[in-house]
Amino acid sequence: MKKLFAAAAVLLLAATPVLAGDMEVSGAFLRASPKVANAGAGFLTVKNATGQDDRLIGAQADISKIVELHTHVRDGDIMRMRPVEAIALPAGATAELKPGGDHVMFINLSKPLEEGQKIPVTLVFEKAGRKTVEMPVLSVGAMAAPAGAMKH
Ligand SMILES: [Cu+2]
Repeated sequence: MKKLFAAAAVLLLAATPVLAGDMEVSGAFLRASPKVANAGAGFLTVKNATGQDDRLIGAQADISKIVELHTHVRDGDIMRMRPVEAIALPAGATAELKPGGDHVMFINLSKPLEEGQKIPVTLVFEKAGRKTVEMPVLSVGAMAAPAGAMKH
């Protein structure tokens, strides 16, 4: 019984995340930023299953010249976005880039983001290297990728 359960768990794990080498990326989506004109924000969950400490140090996409890693910091009553050099990903850790927290910022979009588009975004890890994921564009107010959005 225990074995059966373990086998089922492995199957489930294999079906859920998009495997990008040993960096497991899931739930990725992009939306136009309601706060900053001409910009978009990308969100995703990444689990470091490489067995070694790593950091997400950047991202690239051909939708904008500038792509930065951002976080939100509290400034009195307002949450402000601030660029960060890297997002830590110790071995085994999961980093959640989500609305109100860390995100990938696309600045000076070459074209407006349209709901339904799928944008290839290359994530750059210090050690694991580059991983390209497809980010579906969701509505401006989207707070999470709909269940099944990453199924393929
Ligand atoms: Cu930002």
